[in-house]
Amino acid sequence: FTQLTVKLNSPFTDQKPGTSGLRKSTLQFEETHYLESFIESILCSLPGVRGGVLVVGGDGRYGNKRAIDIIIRMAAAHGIQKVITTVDGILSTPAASNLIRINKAIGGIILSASHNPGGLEGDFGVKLNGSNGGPASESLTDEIYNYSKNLKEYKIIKCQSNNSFSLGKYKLASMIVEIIDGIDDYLDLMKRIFDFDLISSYINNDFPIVFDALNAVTGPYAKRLFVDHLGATAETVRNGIPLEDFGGLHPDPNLTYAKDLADLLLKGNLFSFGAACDGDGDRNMILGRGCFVNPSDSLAILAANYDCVPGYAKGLSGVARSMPTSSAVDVVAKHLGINCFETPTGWKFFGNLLDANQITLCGEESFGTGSDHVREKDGLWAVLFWLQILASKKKSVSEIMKNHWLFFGRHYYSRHDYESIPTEVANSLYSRLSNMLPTLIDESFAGRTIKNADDFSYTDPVDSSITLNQGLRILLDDGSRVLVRLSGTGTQGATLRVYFESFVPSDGDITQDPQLALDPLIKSIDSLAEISKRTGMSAPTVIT
Ligand code: VG1
Ligand code: CO
Repeated sequence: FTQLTVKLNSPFTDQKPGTSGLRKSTLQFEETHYLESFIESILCSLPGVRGGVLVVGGDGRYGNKRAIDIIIRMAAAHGIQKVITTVDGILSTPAASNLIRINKAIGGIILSASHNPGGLEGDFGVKLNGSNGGPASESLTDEIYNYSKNLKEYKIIKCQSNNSFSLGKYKLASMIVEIIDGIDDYLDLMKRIFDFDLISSYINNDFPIVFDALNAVTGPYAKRLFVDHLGATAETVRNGIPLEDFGGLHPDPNLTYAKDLADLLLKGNLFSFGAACDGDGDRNMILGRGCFVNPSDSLAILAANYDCVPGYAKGLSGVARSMPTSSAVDVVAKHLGINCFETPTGWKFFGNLLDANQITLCGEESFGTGSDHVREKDGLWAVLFWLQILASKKKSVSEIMKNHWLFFGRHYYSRHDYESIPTEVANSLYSRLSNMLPTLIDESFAGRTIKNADDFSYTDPVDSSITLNQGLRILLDDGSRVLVRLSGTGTQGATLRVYFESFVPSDGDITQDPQLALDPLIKSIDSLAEISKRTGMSAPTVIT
């Protein structure tokens, strides 16, 4: 094998990772030297590369195998001792996190643009995880970005490219490439947390379930889990084969992009439970017959019912949620007498709390829930958690939700996304609102008074690092909140996210439609921030 040093005419200056890795159009990643440049910056910044073990895999989208091949050849040129990858390169984000941990790897590279569409017209992405199995910290991704801006060359082994990954082991220069089944270890972990016998007998006795993999990474996992291990029928898993373009689907499990599944549960009566995951398997959407579980409520319900799950029988050390996630879990934490932390958006901010054993469960409003079993959010784990609660309580999803609100009160909650707004429009709307914040305190808003208005900043309780500018908050005197953020995962123009939350105690009206309950907040922020006026959009693209 010859090792090549490829010289660049000029470095790429746009390789700044966002909320979750570097995400660009597929075509951008196809540009000569683009992917290689980012991988070089990673391999020159990540600690322990020489002699270390690296986990590599992805969600199966277009470009997945080509990227794995390039990473393997670059890893060998950088003195990595072993790359662990998987059959067909298929590896979900939570399963990758687990592999990093059990193999004591220095980290992992996950090829995914998560919930963004795939294929030649879609997006591609590269996520880096560290040795704890979690997304790289801001300081490391900043270092990688700075490195990429001055990159002059990259190192790669010259050999035939390889696009077929089947079980086995081979050597490339002095590096070992081990191709394993990416599913077994993950399912073993699930078996250690949940009671598979109980879940199996429940779902096979008049409690039919359906799972939509949206033609993305969870298909093979879900088939082995639900069909082979839990004995459900083969039809339980829909869209179960990972496709390079996800069959044209947008693998974002919400009511808009997973509409077929939502219709099955909300309009039909064939199933008692439905769930879907996103492109890389870290998000989950939970549906019951005739009902949708808001992700913020889902986190609260998992926390309140932790004792149904054998893996958490010893109790929760604490919980955490991202800032825009509703406070439903805070109320549960208070009841349980444990701490609840509020972090910025993005799973990387939970890593330190999990490592320090300060929290056991955590989640985000964006359909992400997880625990200390790995260092990523975990879609199928959340589905199993729900099934375990349902099987233990022998109740329907809607009964579980209603009982929860009757005990804890209800946090009406919604997120409105305005996608593909011209960047200048989004930036000027955002900075105008940001500049207005100090003048808003004590003003009236939606029939209430603004108690505080600021840009969220976070001091990590473990390492005291400070993260500024994490989203605009308007906090009202009755505890209601309206939040505004710009997405850090989109690739087309800008996406504006507006979050609404309002609490009704258990003796209040807990049966309203959230959009109606939140309507005064929705109208007030539209007039204050001039959202429809400035974007020209009369309604959000996605409502959760
Ligand atoms: C979105 C979500 C955030 C999530 C992130 C990555 O980020 O809001 O909660 O952690 O995606 O999820 P943003 O910056 O677009 O709001 V995933 O499934 O893409 O790893
Ligand atoms: Co994802």
